[in-house]
Amino acid sequence: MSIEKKEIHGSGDKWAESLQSVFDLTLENQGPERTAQLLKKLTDRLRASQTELPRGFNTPYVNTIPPEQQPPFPGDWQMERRIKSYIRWNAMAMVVKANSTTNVGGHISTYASAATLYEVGFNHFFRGRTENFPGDLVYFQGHAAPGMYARAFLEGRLDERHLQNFRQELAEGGGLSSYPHPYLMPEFWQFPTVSMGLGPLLSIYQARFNRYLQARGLAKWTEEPKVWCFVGDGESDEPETLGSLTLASRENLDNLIWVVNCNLQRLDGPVRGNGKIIQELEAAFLGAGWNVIKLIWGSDWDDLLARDKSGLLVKRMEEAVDGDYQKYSVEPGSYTRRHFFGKYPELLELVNHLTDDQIRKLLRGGHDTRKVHAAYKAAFEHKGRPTVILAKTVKGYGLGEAGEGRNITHQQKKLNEKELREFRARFNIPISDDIIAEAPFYRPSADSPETKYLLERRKTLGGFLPSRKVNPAASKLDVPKPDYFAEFFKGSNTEASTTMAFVRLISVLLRHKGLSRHIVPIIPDEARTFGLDALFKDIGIYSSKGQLYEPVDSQSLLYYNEKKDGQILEEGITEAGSMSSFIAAGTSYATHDVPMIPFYIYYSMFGPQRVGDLFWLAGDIRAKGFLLGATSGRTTLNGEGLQHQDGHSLLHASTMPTLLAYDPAFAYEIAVIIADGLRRMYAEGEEIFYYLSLYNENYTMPPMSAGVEDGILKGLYKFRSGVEGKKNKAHIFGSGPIINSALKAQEILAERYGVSADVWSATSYKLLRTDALRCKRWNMLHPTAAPKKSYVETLLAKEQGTFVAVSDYMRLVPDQIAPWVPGGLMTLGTDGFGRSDTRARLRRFFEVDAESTVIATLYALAEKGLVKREVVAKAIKDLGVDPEKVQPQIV
Ligand SMILES: Cc1ncc(C[n+]2csc(CCOP(=O)(O)OP(=O)(O)O)c2C)c(N)n1
Ligand SMILES: [Mg+2]
Repeated sequence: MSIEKKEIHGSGDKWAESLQSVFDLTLENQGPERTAQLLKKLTDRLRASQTELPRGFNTPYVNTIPPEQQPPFPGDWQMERRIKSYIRWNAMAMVVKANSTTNVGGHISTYASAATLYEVGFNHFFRGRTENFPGDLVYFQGHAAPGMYARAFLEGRLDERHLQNFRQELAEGGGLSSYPHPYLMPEFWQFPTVSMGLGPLLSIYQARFNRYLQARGLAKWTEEPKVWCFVGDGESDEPETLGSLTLASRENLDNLIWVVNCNLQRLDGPVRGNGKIIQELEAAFLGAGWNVIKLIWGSDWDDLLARDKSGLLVKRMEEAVDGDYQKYSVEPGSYTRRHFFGKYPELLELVNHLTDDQIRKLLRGGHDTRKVHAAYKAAFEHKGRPTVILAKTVKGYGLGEAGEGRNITHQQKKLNEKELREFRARFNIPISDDIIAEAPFYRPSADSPETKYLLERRKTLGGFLPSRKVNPAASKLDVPKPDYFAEFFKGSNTEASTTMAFVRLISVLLRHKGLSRHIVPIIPDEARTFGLDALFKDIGIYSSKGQLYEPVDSQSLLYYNEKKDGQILEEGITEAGSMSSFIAAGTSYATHDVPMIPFYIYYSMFGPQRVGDLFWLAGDIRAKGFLLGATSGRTTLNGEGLQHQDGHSLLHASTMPTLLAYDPAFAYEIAVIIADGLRRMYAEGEEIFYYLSLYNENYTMPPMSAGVEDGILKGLYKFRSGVEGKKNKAHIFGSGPIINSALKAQEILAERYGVSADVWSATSYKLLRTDALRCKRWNMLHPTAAPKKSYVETLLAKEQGTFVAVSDYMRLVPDQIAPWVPGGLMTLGTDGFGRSDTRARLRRFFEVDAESTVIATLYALAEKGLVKREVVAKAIKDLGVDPEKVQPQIV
């Protein structure tokens, strides 16, 4: 390769001249690599003398791949341009049509800017799923969805009716979801991406999970799939987008390719009007250790750059800010000539041979098929590091007056007839004048060269994308029968917490032949908190590098054991990353035909409160597995105080449509729930996931009574009946360790107040409520039929007396079932901010201790006229509860 000589000095600077000649000589005789090494040594010397030097995380504002290194384009680019034009048209028409009769919205300009980026991928790189290959895993930018639908239409996978019903999913015959949602289109979309930042984050953990599967001998491919992620430049502002970049380079994820569509705009306006997003991102990615390919200028610029010997063109390119570049994309060529090139007379001269129209049409890199191909090829072949392609495009490309490069373009949903005609002309769409106003869809016939070409490309690459396929046979596991968990049903004399019970349970599961290999324990730096460090030695911590050092605790039994085929994903302090691993593992049944069972255990406060959108996404993507919110309960986790004490995760969990949320009190309940979860998810194939609250309070775990399994799974069962022969009857629902408040209250009520209270274990208010709502709705819509009765109504129908619930969660958690409890439900819970103190004091403070439960029960009886109010007043006094104490709930 020859490197052009460019002067670095002004005339008359002797020192600079001599340096230059030494440099030129070295370059000529020793070559660029050796020159670079020598220069590095010299700059290191300079640095050692405390001189502040630029760190060099930016390269000039030009393409990383010079024209002479561009490989020949292997396709028929004119053919591909025609195909792309039809897709552009249909993507636009879908949105325009939908909004001519409805207000359902949609986006035109995102795909318009990214069409070439996608089409080069579809025609040359994205590999479909075949027998021995899971397919490349592609995260499409959510707002570009119309383009993916439009392509699927040309491929014959979708028909006109589907396109017509874009964003009208409830229309007759169904419609297309607004964005990529596997929940809504389970055979089409693989990865939800529309919540900005989550797609990029997931893609990193997905690429790493692929390596994990491979290292553990579970991957079924002969050739490794690539993970492609398309990212918006505005999306890069989300902390989730850039937050895990170093994981990808640390893990040498050269199976990961990101394409950042730098159209310089987000929703309201420019991403970095006063700067340059490509340069900013280049520095961030280079700093994080990625391979960075800048794709800024289209081929038309090659000649200009080659002819510019002064370096002024690159200088001008660097001077102009993104706000300027946006302006050049909307103004005529004369404007760019005057304002961009016109700044320096030499540059004006450089474009003298170009007409204004030619200047206007100088392409940006991301719209140039050959350049995009060159960048993808380089990324595809790069070894050792993940690659990011920073591609410069124009938002709303091709929309002309209707929105190309304009600040309103993101929201543009309608085109008038004139604008439609212009679009048609610009992209040569064969649609006649008399129907153009309706923006009809256009699909070339099945035997047209375009359709044949398009289908041939996909066939060669292994099939269509996006596509989600679940192979029912391969996605099932040999799950243990409930009796496998017999030891948990017996109870224990020694005290244990539900967290300890779970740790025991996972170690038992790890001994199960059919299941063991499929278990993925995931922890965000809390293994010791939960006692999971016991697993370190046995199954090892996954590390792609093995263990390059001798761990400080190598002599101990539970030493920190990193292994190349380790099973534990110890993610470090990242709940977002851990959830991403949960999602990658929990969808492995669909992405890889390899069912994996993630058990993700974490501080419950840093679950949905911290990364709730990833919980939501786990539902959308149909992830399976178990989430274990440990150190739960606002009073059970006592010393930690306001930030750690969780009294509301179960409420968050109640908002997730496919999440079964449980709040178990005893070891056997956990075993019953997990055994059934394994059956439903991994034997029956249900695409649901589980949440269990786990606590760190120790108490003896009772044996399981006969016949309670159904109640445990449905959400409520009678745990211990009250003594017979008392005047009054009550029922106390308790969950988690707070059931002990209920049990103690049961004794006090019987001994001192003549009340027989039955204690019930409420394992899931969410499930009880969903079932009750289902029945109520059915009854409402079938008013003359025999009414159905929900589980909770049936269960409580014959019970006498009053009902009280006590929880270590907010009152809203038990309140969920209040409408279906005979005579209403009195609830006690932990509303308000936590405090650090002892459990006993906290439980009194939040009024969920045994004494407060007694008072609430007596009060509920008094409200029904069954107990005198004076009895309640006396109990308050006798039990030492201060009636004027502060109310924990604030507003
Ligand atoms: C978490 C989140 N916040 C806000 C939005 C709303 N939103 C959708 S698109 C968009 C602008 C996207 O800009 P960019 O990432 O540059 O993508 P482009 O459309 O320009 O390709 C915004 C703010 C969202 N989808 N997700
Ligand atoms: Mg953008």
